[in-house]
Amino acid sequence: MLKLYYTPATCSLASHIALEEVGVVYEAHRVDFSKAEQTKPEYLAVNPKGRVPALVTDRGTLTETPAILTYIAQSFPEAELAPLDDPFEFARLQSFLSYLCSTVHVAHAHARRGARWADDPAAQEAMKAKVPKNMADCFSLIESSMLSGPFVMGENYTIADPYLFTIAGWLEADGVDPAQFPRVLEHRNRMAERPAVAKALAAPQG
Ligand SMILES: N[C@@H](CCC(=O)N[C@@H](CS)C(=O)NCC(=O)O)C(=O)O
Repeated sequence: MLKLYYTPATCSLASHIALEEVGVVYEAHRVDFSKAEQTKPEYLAVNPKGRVPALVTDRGTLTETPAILTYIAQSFPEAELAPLDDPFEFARLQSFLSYLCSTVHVAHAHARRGARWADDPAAQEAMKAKVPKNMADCFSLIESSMLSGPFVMGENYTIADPYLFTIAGWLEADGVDPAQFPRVLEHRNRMAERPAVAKALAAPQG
């Protein structure tokens, strides 16, 4: 059985929602950041990166949100969570996932994980101060040219949607008013109504 290692309010929510969307039976294991469980040997044996999400499959463990989302979409093609038969559209989807993973998520991480990039507390504060502007710049681009509407890829719901929903949920905490991005906000509100989203959010949080 698939096992998802997740932590509430993190990027693992995207994979959690995707598992709910395809309707597979899976186990969800919460990794408690307040106890630094992601750094403990038990979890490092699952994911030596010390991060969530990790998806344990019968062929081994997958990490990195775009890889996990794509694995779910390809493993459950009947759920139609990706344009699997269209190389251009599939590449466009990968482009969106990559942007969230390698640019937007990294911009967000500078607020809380600045110690990854600098030891100097002043440098860490300076990085933190840039987060609202960097996140707003990323979401301006998503709003104006990347979110096709009503879903990320257009008419069809894909794995890009739970990923956007997850990261758009961080805007307020990153000091960005989401009202500046009405299309993103509308997407976020519509996503919140999906049963799969409600189920993923109902997983133990504390
Ligand atoms: N590139 C990875 C990033 C994973 C990641 O950084 N996850 C964060 C939560 S959003 C985490 O586990 N942080 C724990 C830590 O930094 O100690 C992905 O997209 O899955």
